Amino acid sequence: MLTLHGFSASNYYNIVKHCLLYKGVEFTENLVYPGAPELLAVSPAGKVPALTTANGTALSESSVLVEYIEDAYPQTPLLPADPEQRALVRQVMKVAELYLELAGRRLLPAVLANAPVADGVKEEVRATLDKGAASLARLAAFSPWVCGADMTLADIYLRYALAMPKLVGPSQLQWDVLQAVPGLAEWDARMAEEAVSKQVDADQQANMTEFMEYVSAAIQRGK
Ligand SMILES: N[C@@H](CCC(=O)N[C@@H](CS)C(=O)NCC(=O)O)C(=O)O
Repeated sequence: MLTLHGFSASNYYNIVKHCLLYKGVEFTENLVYPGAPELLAVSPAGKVPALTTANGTALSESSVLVEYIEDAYPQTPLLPADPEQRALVRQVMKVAELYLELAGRRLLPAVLANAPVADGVKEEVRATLDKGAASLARLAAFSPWVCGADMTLADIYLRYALAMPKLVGPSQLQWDVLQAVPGLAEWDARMAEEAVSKQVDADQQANMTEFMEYVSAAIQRGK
């Protein structure tokens, strides 16, 4: 059986968990936070999530994990059969990761720990987020899913990548990603209605108090 390592408050963890649940792949969850020595054994950069395969191989990086799951468990596919259509799905995933999630993440310490933001950082983040939102507006079909009639990895990846700009945008930048991309708010609400999303969101809520305690302890330790 597969083991998913990490914690439910993590948006990257939830990308992989959503895929496993959607495809009906059996897995167990191993609750572990960054900084734990046992995480380094399965994730070389010490990041969440990691996955131990049924053969005992440890893998990390959320995009690698969802591609592995798609390859190893092709039932209920989340990538189209056609190579060009697959590439289009991967393009949206990459845009979501690079220009929306990672850009927004730079302001996470300001939101979680009220950390000061260095001069110019908000402008840089906003410029990258604008690029991400404009790219998404050009790429997304929202008919009803991001790449067309079928739900794909692009929908799942984007849902959890968006968590970061949704969190930091209003409070740090007076900017709302859901308003910046036509059709995004409706798609986001549609995704939230999916049974798997509700399960993932409930688990995330249930983990939030413990996660915030972990964050406070890490701040105390100066990490
Ligand atoms: N590129 C990684 C990013 C994962 C990531 O940043 N995870 C966060 C939790 S949401 C983490 O482990 N942070 C701790 C750290 O960066 O040391 C992926 O796609 O899996």
